[in-house]
Parts: sequence; C-alpha cells; structure tokens
Amino acid sequence: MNHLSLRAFLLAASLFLPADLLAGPDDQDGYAIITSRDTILGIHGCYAQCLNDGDCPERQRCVAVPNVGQGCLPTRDDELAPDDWSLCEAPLDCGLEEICARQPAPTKVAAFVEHKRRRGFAVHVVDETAWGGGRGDDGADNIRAWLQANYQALNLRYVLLIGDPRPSGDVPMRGSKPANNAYQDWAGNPVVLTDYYFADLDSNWDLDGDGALAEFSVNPAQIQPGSPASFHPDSLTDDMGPGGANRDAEVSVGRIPFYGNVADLDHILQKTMDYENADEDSIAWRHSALLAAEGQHRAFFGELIRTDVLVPNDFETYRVYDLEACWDHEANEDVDCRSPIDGVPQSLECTPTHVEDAVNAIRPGFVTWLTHGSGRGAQAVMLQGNARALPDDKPFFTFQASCYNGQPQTTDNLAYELLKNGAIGTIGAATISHGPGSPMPSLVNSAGNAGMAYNFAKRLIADRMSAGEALTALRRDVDVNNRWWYWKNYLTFNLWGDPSIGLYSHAIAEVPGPSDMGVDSGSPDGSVAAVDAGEILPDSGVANDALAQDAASDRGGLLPDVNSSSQDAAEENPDSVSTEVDQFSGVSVDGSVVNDHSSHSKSGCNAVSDSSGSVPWLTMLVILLCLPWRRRV
Ligand SMILES: [Ca+2]
Ligand SMILES: [Ca+2]
Ligand SMILES: [Ca+2]
Repeated sequence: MNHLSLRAFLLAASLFLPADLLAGPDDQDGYAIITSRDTILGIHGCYAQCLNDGDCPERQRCVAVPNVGQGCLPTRDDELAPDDWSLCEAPLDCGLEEICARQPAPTKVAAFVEHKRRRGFAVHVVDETAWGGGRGDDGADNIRAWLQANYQALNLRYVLLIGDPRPSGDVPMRGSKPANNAYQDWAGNPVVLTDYYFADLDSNWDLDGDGALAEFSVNPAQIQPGSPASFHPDSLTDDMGPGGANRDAEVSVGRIPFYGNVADLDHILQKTMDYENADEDSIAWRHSALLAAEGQHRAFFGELIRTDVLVPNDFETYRVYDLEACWDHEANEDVDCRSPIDGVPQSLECTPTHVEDAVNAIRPGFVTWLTHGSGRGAQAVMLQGNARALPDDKPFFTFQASCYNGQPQTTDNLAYELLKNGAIGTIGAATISHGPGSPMPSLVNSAGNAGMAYNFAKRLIADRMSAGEALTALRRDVDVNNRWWYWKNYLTFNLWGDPSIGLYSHAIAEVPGPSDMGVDSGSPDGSVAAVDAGEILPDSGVANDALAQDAASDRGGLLPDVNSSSQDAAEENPDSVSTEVDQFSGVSVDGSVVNDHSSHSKSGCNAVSDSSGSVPWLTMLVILLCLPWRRRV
C-alpha cells in the first residue's frame, strides 16, 4: 500500500466504518496497542525558527536541519545537524514561530502489527488522538475510558501498552491506593502505579468517590495507631463492593515501556516476533527453569514450584539456594533445613554470579526468584550488570518475587533491563511486594509474591497459557483472603512484554486477511516491503494534549514504619521484602518480616457491569491498522 492510500484508508476507517466492521469477523480476537504518537512516530520537539545564531537563546545555535528547516538547537559547534528528523504532521503544541520536528521513529512497529495480524488478531493501534491524551492519572483515566467504551465492540482479548509508564509519561500507569484503609501499624500506604487498571474494565475503581482508587476494605475494630486507616478514621469507605474494583479482568494486559530509546523498542519488538516465529521443533530448550531464593527460609518456594509444576511437566530445573548452613557435604543432603529439599540443588549459595552462571548453563525458558529487591536489583540474585551480560538469543519469562523490580519511575528498572536483554516477558513489582516470611506447606491458594510466582508458573507452564492470560487467570482464581496486601500485590505486579505470547508460542500457518478491504494495493504483484513506522501516520491535525504535569510520583511515599515490626511466625506473613534505597523517595527500606494474625471476613471482590465513561465512535479516531494482507514473496 502506498502512503496516500494508507492515509485515505485510515481516514475512511476511522470516520465511517461501524464498530462491528472494525472488529473483524466474530470469531477474531482483538488486540489493541495503546500508544502515543511520540512513541510510534518519533519524539517531537518545538524549535524556534531562526536565520542565524543571534536569533537563538544562549547555548543554542541556529542549525539547518535537513527536511525540517532552520531552528535553534542546543548543539555544540562541532556537532553535525541531525539528518534523520522529520516535520511533525501538525503543529501540535508548538508556537507560531516554532518548528515542530520529530526525531527518528522506531522501525519495527508496523512489522509487529502485521505479525500479530497474521497470527489471527484484529489489531488496533490507538494513539492519544483516539484515547484522549494527558499525563498522570488523567491520562490513565482516558486510556481506561477508551478501553471501556471499546473492548466489547472490538472483542479485545489483549492490550499491549507501548509508551512511557511514568506519571510524567505519555502512556501513564494509574496511581492506586490499595493500602489506604490498612489498619496495621506496620503498613505503608504508597501510591501503587498499576496497569491492572486497564485490564479490569467492568468496574468503578473509585466506588466510594473519594479520589483514592482501589482502596481495600478496613476492619474498623482493629485499627492501630499509626496505620494508614488511623489517619482518616471518619472516612473508611472502600472501592471493593459490588460494582467496584475486582479480580476478574476483562482483557489481558502487557506493556513495553518506552523511555525514549527507539533502538531498544525495536529490539524488543523484533525479539518478540522472532520468539513467536520459531519453528515448533526448535523450542524444546524452553522446557527448563531456573529457581533462585535468597536465605534458607525461602528455598521452599523453589521446591514447591519444582515439585508441583516443573517435574510433572518434564522441565529441567536448576536450583540456586542458600543452604550451606544446613547442608551435610559428606552425605550430600540437607540437615534440618527450614524446608525439605529434594535431592541436591546445583548451587548451595545464592549469589548473582551463580544465577548468571545458571542461565548460561541451562538457557532456561522460565526464571523465578524470591528475595529482597529494589528498582535496580534483586538481592543475591540479579543486578543490572548481570542482566546486561546475559545472552539474548533464548530469552526467558520471569516472575520476580521481590520488591521494586518493576518500578516504572526507574527507567532502568530490572524488569525492563531484562526485557531488553535476557528475557521475553517479565513480571516485577512497582512497589514493595508482600510474601511469606517463612516456609509454607503449599502456595496453591496464596496471593503473596511467592504464591503469585507459583501460580503464574503453573498457568504458564502446566496450563500452557500466554503470559498475559496466566497473570489474568491467577488474579481471578486465587483469592486475596481479605488481605489488603495481597490485593496490593495484584496491582503492583505488572507484565512487561507482549501479553499474548507464552512459553509454547511458535510459528503457525499465516492467517490470510481480507483481500477486498477497498484499499488500493499500490503494487500490482501483491508484494510489499515491511511497512515502515512512518506510514502509521493518521492524517489528522489533532493537537497533542500533553499536560505538563509532573504528578504524583509516589505521593504517599514509603512510610519508614514499614520495617518497624519484625517478627517471624510459622504462619503466612506479609514479608515486606525490600532493600537498599528507593531511588525516588530516598527512603531507605530495609527487609522485614511483619506479622498479622488478624483477618476479617468482609468479602472483597465482585464483578458487576458498569459504565463509567464512554467515547462515542464517531468522535473517536482509531488509528486502525487492519493492514491488508500481502503475500510475502
Ligand atoms: Ca472485571
Ligand atoms: Ca476510593
Ligand atoms: Ca475511601
């Protein structure tokens, strides 16, 4: 398709086609890519027009930029003018005397869209001109409103967000307050940034209308001084009743964070396509898993996953535990370890080096760990340097049962570093996550971080689900048992990567597309090169609605008292595992094990249909990319 015909098609599709036609055949699953123009068309900037350096502010020069014009740029004398910029499709937010220019766009977006379409999805690329734009919570609310208005008509099964997830970013995650009514004195009450907001679509996340989203229910009789609930004793309403936030998602969501590096985005997209294009007989290597746990009391986690999930499915395993203190080297068996150990783990000491060696030794298809963590590392398991040194040709899925590994404000967060190198899909926590402080006999019904890892592994490996649906299913299936900290886990753990791929994804017969979409093919023999991203250009002059709003990065902050209590009980305990420094709040959070024996009985989750927000079809501009099918030659 040539440029003009694609533009014409986009306009026609977005303005005149009824929803049912956009959705494709009834049996076709919808796949929405929620993104921004700066992500898929190149980051734009506004530059003052000039004739010479004298027209420019201090420390800027008047530069002749090919294809763009003369503008003031903060470049040095010896720097060459960029030769790969382009003019914006509209002035956007630039002034009359300014030039709007875009930096280079990623090159793999259109190929990725076509790839998904050929696997049978009706793919919809939706940028802010359709979903409404905005930063912070306002932007997230707009994304969700668009999804709520369209997920049924488009038969959406998957949503992939591609964009900057930060509150200041252009495809922001939503801030939530699951611990706002927490009644224990050890509880912290951070803003939890989550993409689950874009998955549970049939509900009102602010059911009580107080502006704090996804608040869990409180037990008023047990409010302890210093707890989050104790600071607002006269407003203890929550968002979990009928019609409120619930565990049953309508779509499965993943995200490829975009922090401005188009090469990284292209690499992740290409790697994802390669993973799915692998021959079915070439993927036996994925039947292997690496289990790592720091501390003797966490080895049970790996053992339960190995015994219940990996061994019955003939997965090779490699275990990296901390068992030196309870190991009899002569008999080569465990002696009074805090949980029974089956056979002999490959490593009795858990260190990042051992974990890196393990990846290289077995090339695992799945990696999971239980340890303390921060934005940039998982203690004793994996640091950024290890992640960047991994091979990337046989990438693995992860569930990172530690704190902060997926903290979106940290642009080099560990879950993202792994998505770039080493992994194909990663799940990490945006905040502190909560798990067991001591061994448990079973994780089947646990929504602690260890239980989430276990239940994710079971669904990804034994039930052969896609990563997105494995996460969706575990949230739906495993109750939070009246624990706000488990509900918080469900919000704080998010998937980086394409939600529709799983361990068993492989090349399939291509799905032929409709040949009569009313669009000129532009090439008589049907052959076409991969459409480049520059052609995903909706021809509309909608202004960029970016509110410069540096909202709320963790407004609640991390309460220092999150570590104050330190008990270890045989029961299931919330284990606020976090170490090192939270780079954003500057609060140093130490590992702790806190205990709560109380549990109350108000039921938390109900699914009821709802209807907040709807966007009429005709006012919406869907940048629709049901690219006409082309036979590859
Ligand atoms: Ca729901
Ligand atoms: Ca609320
Ligand atoms: Ca409330």
